[in-house]
Amino acid sequence: MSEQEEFFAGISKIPYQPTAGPGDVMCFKHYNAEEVLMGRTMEDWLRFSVCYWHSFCGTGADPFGFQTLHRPWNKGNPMESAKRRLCAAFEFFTKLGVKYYTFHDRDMAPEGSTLKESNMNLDEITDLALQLQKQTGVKVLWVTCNLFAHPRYMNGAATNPDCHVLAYAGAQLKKGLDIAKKLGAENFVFWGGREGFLSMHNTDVSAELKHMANFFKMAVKYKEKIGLKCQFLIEPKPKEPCRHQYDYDAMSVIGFLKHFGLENHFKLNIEPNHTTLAGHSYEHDVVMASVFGMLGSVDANTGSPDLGWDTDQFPMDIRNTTMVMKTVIEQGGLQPGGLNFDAKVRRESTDLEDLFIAHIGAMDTFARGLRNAVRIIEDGIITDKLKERYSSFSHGLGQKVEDGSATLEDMEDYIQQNGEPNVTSGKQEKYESIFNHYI
Ligand code: XUL
Ligand code: CO
Repeated sequence: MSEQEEFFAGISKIPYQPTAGPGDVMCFKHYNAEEVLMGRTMEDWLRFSVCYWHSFCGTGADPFGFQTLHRPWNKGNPMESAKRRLCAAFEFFTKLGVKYYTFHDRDMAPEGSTLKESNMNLDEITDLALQLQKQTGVKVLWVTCNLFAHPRYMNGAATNPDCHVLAYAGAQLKKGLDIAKKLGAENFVFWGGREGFLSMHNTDVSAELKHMANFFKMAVKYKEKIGLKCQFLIEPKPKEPCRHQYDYDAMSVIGFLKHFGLENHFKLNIEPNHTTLAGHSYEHDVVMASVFGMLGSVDANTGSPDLGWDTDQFPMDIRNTTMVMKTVIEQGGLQPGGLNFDAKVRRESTDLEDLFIAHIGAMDTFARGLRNAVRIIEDGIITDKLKERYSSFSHGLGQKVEDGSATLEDMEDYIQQNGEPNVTSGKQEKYESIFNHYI
């Protein structure tokens, strides 16, 4: 294998061409990395990241059909393929102009027949990853351990009824944290793929939740021991593969973390396709996590409103990205998190250039969202209206409610003096019309 081998021949660094026409899809028309908006470059606001598993390991197979995506890097034995894949990925990151990537331990290097062998594979491939990171300046947004695909985890990892399986997950996680340190990962994600249940009859929910919390506590302890400086993130998802997953949505995870005293050690990685699976609107969990100071990162993708599963499509809806970016700006950015494209090209999108087109389209969609959100915030019309809507809390009794000093006796006195409140319009359509002005 030659590190110089070019996998995306004929494609050079993707340029910013704001005047390009509708048919030009191999350039950015909105994402201008160096442009400064509200005191920060677009690159810093957006912190884009490419995910390894979909974009470089995805085969296009689905439960009804075989592989459709045949990638040139899959050649030779599994370790040779892993190295070629990594070189292809870094060529892609560089040509696309994205500074971060994310991966699972098992998509970076193949699992061996023992833990020792798996760890050796991971050591060897991550040596190359470190070298490519140094050469290109591309960094790891987050690492995660795949604690859901191997058959040993079919009844759960941290929530498995057999402690022997939990121990395997712990051993795998220990290595994952070492790898995060080695590669300078800025975050570490826990997605509980099999942490949930299919039937309540065979499940001790209380025990499983406690085991999961204790598993996280072991992770926190080991992180501190090795001096790993990264943000831990939990990624909520309500269902699929389990019928019910413990990390159902943002509020369930926040409740879990607070219940077990873990809230200072974790934030959330919100994936909007998971949010909509939970029956919420696209931006719901981004907003809820942010309100609680727990929004750490975003798996920037989308589902199909007419499909009830996790389709992991590239986000192409400007309204949605505007809502997300408004929240991101209002909380002062996502750093050390980012916008990770946990998204896959459709199994029918079989050309190599489709990988570029998908990422460029999604990056431009978020860039437009960012530009729109900046205009909304700088114009301040919605903010002013909102301030006015809640203005009764800025003085008198309202202020006492605001600071927590009001009593029910105060409420009674107030009503005895002031009687029935006025009817006030909520003006929803007015807000919606103003919002649409910016889209
Ligand atoms: C699964 C999912 C995962 C996590 C990382 O739906 O989103 O890829 O992001 O394990
Ligand atoms: Co995800």
